Amino acid sequence: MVLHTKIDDGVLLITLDNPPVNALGQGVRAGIMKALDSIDQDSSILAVVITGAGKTFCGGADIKEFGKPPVGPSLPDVLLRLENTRVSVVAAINGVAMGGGLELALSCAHRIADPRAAMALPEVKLGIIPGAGGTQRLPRLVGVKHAAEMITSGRKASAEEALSMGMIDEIIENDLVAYAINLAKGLAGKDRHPPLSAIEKPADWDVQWLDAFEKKIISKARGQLSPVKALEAVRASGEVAFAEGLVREREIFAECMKSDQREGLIHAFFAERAAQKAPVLDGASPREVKLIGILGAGTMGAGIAIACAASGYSVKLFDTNDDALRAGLDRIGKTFDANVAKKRMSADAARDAMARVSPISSLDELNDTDLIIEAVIERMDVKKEIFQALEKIAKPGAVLASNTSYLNIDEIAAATSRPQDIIGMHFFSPANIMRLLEVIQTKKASMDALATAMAVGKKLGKVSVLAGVCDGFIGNRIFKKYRQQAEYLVEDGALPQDVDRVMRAFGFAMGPFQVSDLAGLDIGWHNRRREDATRDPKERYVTIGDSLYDLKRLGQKTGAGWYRYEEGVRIGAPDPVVEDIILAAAKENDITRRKITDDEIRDRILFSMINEGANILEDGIAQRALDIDTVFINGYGFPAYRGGPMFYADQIGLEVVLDGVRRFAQTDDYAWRPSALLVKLVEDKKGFSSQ
Ligand code: T1G
Repeated sequence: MVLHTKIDDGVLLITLDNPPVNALGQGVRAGIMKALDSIDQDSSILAVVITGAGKTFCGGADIKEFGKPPVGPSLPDVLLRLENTRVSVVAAINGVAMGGGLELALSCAHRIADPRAAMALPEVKLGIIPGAGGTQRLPRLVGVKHAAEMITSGRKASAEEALSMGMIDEIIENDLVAYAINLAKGLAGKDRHPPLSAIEKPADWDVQWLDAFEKKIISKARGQLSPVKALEAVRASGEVAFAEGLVREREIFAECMKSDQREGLIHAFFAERAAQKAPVLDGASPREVKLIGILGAGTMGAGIAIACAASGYSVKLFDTNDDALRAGLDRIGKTFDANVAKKRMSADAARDAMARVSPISSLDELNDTDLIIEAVIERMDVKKEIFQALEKIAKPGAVLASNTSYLNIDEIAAATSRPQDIIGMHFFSPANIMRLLEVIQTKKASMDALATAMAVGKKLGKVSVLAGVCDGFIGNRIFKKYRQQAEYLVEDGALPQDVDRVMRAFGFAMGPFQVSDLAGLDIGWHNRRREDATRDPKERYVTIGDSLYDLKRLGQKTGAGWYRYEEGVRIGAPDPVVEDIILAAAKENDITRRKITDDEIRDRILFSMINEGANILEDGIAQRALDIDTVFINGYGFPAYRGGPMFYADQIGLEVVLDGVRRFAQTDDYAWRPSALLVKLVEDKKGFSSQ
């Protein structure tokens, strides 16, 4: 049963019960229709309450049905009938009401919610738009401005915010359903509240505001269609009658449903969830973690401490240097204060989180922690010493994790006598903001230790991806390849602003040179120095980054890097000094610069990522192609509507990628050695999705 009904003293209680999120699959839609039939047939029913079983009211349409032939009844039809039934209907919103779930609530006459409930029309995040009246009813309920912002962003509103904008009528602290039944009894026999469809147009209708708002979302969408299409549907709520507005909404919905972007975003949605269920960890049981030790109170250590404390963990923070420890605590306190100021967390929550962070002055005090995360200087000798000390202090079963971004954790584990407890947890800076967490599987790590890190990652609100040990794991190993191609392109004839423009047009928030200026050119310089001893002489080496470093042009933090930054301006301007350095480097390497087309820029950047991604799959560093997609969408700004580098490759066809790799290999056969897996998949006429 995906839906239960019960009549209590004239009130029909409908409970959606379709785990895990009460999605409005065909069975649920048919069940609601059947309940509506009973209202028509049974005059003893005087009012209705709809609620959800478990912690969710309703997670919306069943995304697993997308792309399949539709099976009736359709959700718009169900909701239209619900809205016009002869009795009053109360939505008792016991948890998240997302997408069709919120549209269901909007079709009810009254909406009351649990304080922890959240509401959203997140369809644009799936590449579509609300398709069951949300773009027509919500503007009539809360006004076109609130509705346009909610619908084009897809963001959640808390119960408190929903109440303040009029989306719900009341917040009920205790026993929501009992309250709803009593409310419904009070409505029995009285004139029904007029449905939202009876309102001619949104009260705050304002075309000028909509026009200005449209410009903003077009630039923010960076090529994603759904936010712009959603606003087009919202406009109908003030331009045509409700019924016509529903027709328009449905047409736009159908158009988006057919788009590549919907496929990319749905892939990203399911990939993110599948990545956190690494098959190799099936059957493993995470150890209980309540107290986390963090070594190093620098930027990363403090960021990790903030993420852990804000998620409810108690934290012991250690640093060998008292000043660094004090500075770290200060950074943590300031971040919580800023979160309160930005209404990201309440003052109480910030105070409680801060209280969960305890500075310690001796490593021995880590003897009661369940997980220890090391975030100190990237030096192998230092890390080995630390883990040799930790293995004696940490209690049996404690998981010991290094936050290193590239060092060989197998080597660290081999220096200890408890390698089964030693793994990597690679956070991305700022660790309290960036969602991606790479959990690194060392050769001897126990599955329970890895499962523990994945579970902690989930509780931190991270997107955790399992990766194997290699230089750069999944993300940085691929990132290095596309950075190299970006610099090759610039030496061959493009300019930094050309490469960045093309990659922004593809959907990245920033191009590779803007990213380098933001992160700091010193990071790349130190990585190149680290690789000097082992670099293959056949590898093409570009000196431009070194020349900029030597001129102390480290990026935004020094006012100049690949671009020049005027005082207080964050968008860099092309700098003739950089162009001169580029021209000199090309001359030095006997390169005759040439016009590089946008297509060549895009393909060399993307195909270098895809080819390295194939190598990573072949080396077993990533479990599946979807893990690589998840890493790049959540850690490197790859546009989610493209689905990630490997999904994008499948969409354009692996034979297209392989042809490109072979074409580029004519001028650089070292950089463009085709991955054996890529060659095999093309021969077998398969895609990465088969991996
Ligand atoms: N349909 C099908 N499966 C869903 C689903 C959905 N709507 N939402 C979640 N799941 C699966 C998910 O894949 C996972 O499966 C499990 O449920 C737990 O999810 C007409 C057309 C609701 C806030 O965009 O945001 O309505 O991995 O790990 O952290 O206009 O799920 O266990 O096999 O995320 O507690 C709009 C998407 C649909 C909501 C719960 N709705 N879901 O978070 O659990 S389009 C959404 C979420 C629509 C209408 C349009 C979250 C959640 P598995 P989870 P969670």
